[in-house]
Amino acid sequence: MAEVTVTEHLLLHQKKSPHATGQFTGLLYDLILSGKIISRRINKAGLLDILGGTGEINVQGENVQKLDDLANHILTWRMERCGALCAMSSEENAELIRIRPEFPSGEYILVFDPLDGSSNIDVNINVGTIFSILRRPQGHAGEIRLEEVLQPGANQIGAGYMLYGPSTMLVFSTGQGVHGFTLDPGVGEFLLSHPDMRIPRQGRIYSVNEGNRRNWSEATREVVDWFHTCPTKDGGSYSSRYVGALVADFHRTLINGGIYMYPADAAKPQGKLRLMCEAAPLAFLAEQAGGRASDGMGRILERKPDHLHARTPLFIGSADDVEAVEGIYARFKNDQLP
Ligand code: AFP
Repeated sequence: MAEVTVTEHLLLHQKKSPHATGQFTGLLYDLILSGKIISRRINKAGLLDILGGTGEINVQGENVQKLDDLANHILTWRMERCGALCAMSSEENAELIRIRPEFPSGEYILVFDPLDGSSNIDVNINVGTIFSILRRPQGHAGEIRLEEVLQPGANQIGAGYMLYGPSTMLVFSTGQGVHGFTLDPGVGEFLLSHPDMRIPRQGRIYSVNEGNRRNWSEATREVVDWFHTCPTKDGGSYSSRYVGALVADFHRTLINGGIYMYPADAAKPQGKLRLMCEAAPLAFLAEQAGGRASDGMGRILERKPDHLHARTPLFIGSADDVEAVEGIYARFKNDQLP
């Protein structure tokens, strides 16, 4: 079988797209290289002194893991030098990272979660890097302002993730479908393994942290109960799966279908997941793969963040499953109308 590397795939698609530039391809190339370096460090995690926490608390109020810190450093160091970016935003940094004047800059903005699911690292469970690429609005010059970065997910020109699991995978979209690549460690290249990924219209799996049930609204309880009782397309029952690393739960949903849910609750009224570095890039992939992503009332991709670390409820996966959730929330909302 002829094996297609991710670089070959990018060059082929660049030729097809009138918007793609060498700068954008270079950005992706450096991002992928950073992912390979992170993957190698994670593979050795149990052997080196890089497990456990740093003792610091990040902007999200969570314990920073040493590998979080390492992945963040690998990405920010390399991407600042790639020449395609004017700014970056990382889940680990409170403020916008502007490209310093000593480095060449470009028109793109990179938003990322360097290591999603990092609370799972110590138990050797999948983690991943999620990324979102935006373009600086036209007609702006000089130092980039925060308002230029706070764009709705619909403006993304690329998004994806690297999943560090039994094998390392890269899944991304530049708006022409979703493509998956598996890292061949012998060759040191990501090879096309999952061309044109499509989410089944309805799935058989629901994924939610049911430990939060006591904090859920009546509507959210009804949503989850629907998956307890509703038959699947083939008349069976939904099964429950929850890794607790969004990137891993989403990857399963992308391949097998079903729904991943992180609703708002009394303890987290805005939801837990970050709009810009988690929900929006995965929503872009879900829609590109024929699925749907919602905050329960409407499209994730239409939500405009009011700050870098804005949070959102998230329901993502098979179109029919996400539509069912929206239908239940709409019914509750209408019931409350005077
Ligand atoms: P971290 O990257 O800080 O570990 O965040 C993980 C996460 O945001 C997301 O990946 C999971 O789906 C979610 O948290 C799990 O959270 P719960 O433990 O609240 O279910």
